[in-house]
Amino acid sequence: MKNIFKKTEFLFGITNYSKLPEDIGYEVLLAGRSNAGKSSALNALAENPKLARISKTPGRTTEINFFKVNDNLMLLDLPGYGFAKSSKSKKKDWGPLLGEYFQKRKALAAVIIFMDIRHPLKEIDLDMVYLCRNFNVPFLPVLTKSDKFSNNNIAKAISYIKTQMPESDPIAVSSKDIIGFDKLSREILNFIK
Ligand SMILES: Nc1nc2c(ncn2[C@@H]2O[C@H](COP(=O)(O)OP(=O)(O)O)[C@@H](O)[C@H]2O)c(=O)[nH]1
Ligand SMILES: [Mg+2]
Repeated sequence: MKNIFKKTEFLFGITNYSKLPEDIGYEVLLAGRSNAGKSSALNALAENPKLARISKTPGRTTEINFFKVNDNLMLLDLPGYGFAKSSKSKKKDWGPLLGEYFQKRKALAAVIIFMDIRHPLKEIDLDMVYLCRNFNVPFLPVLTKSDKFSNNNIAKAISYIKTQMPESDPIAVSSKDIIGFDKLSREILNFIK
């Protein structure tokens, strides 16, 4: 099947809500702790190793990067997500940009939460789930680096996530072995139809 993500291109990063482009079409937010394997997954999805820089250098916490898939779909990367302020309290400081984004953005269709299969459901991931539930935004947990686990343990990890988030349908991917991206692609397209 044709990969609709193949022409994905980086557009720009913004740090301020007023800089957001027109609120049209669909936007899918890519979230995940730093080092979760998000950039690698985006590159694998697009079959373009140069698309997102794979690096350990975190971006600014307040930035949203726009990747255009086509005229109707953008993928939005939060490069500094792992460094957002987080506390035990329910009120999370995501910075003004992300808070306002969740509150106002009609184009926001879904959030993909990338988590290293060996370290899922860290506090910042749970914060994101809370934000999604709060604003009624569907989310998809994606367990990355599945090559680190046996098939049996992958299945266990998926069912563990499912017990914690019964409304979700978690999937596992490996950017190293290029596994799971057909499914990820289908899931993203399901969010926008
Ligand atoms: N074994 C394995 N390593 C991966 C995989 N995806 C990413 N990594 C490694 O994990 C580190 C962080 O990856 P990156 O994509 O930059 O993560 P990001 O910070 O979430 O964007 C890098 O060293 C990658 O090579 C994977 O599927 N399998
Ligand atoms: Mg990255």
